Amino acid sequence: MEYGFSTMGYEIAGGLGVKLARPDDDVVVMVGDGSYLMLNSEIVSSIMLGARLTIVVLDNAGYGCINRLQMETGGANFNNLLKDTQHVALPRIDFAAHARSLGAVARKVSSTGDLEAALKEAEGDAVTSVIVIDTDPLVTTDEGGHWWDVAVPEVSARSEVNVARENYEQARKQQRP
Ligand SMILES: Cc1ncc(C[n+]2csc(CCOP(=O)(O)OP(=O)(O)O)c2C)c(N)n1
Ligand SMILES: [Mg+2]
Repeated sequence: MEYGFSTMGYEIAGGLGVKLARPDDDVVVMVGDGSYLMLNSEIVSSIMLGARLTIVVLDNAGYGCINRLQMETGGANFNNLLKDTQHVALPRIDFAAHARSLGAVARKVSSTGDLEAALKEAEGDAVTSVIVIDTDPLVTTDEGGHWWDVAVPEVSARSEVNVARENYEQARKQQRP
């Protein structure tokens, strides 16, 4: 996953590195559509090297986590989801077809149950396999339990920002020096 050092595009290349270092292990890469578009070409390397990866692409048509961060800090949807960007046409990217064109086996699934089944099936694939699932960009979970220190403006005409600032100041009190 990206979030070790928050470097988009690292996921597939990073997974390939793990697989080369630990060839007997199954390596699963989890990557967003935005990050996949930034760097997916190591799929080709993985196939050339016979270094099989399982890659799960979460397609929410944009930069979902940054959009959620934007909302969380009092902002409004802006320039993160494809639909909110400047465009004359919205792409309908077929990530499974793209992965197949690079030589991978690819599956598109439509539920978490199917995702589980596809992960099992992928274990039997001879080459790198890519599993694509559509996800909701606006919903998050509290599972991580983390807090991210992203400063919110102290002064704003937007009430959403004022509320977010209040929450920010409360949350900062829990931070250890
Ligand atoms: C090279 C790079 N550019 C920008 C960022 C800031 N950033 C972090 S996550 C993210 C969006 C990720 O989008 P996607 O891969 O589709 O995952 P999603 O959050 O939608 O699941 C951005 C722009 C980054 N971490 N690395
Ligand atoms: Mg995304």
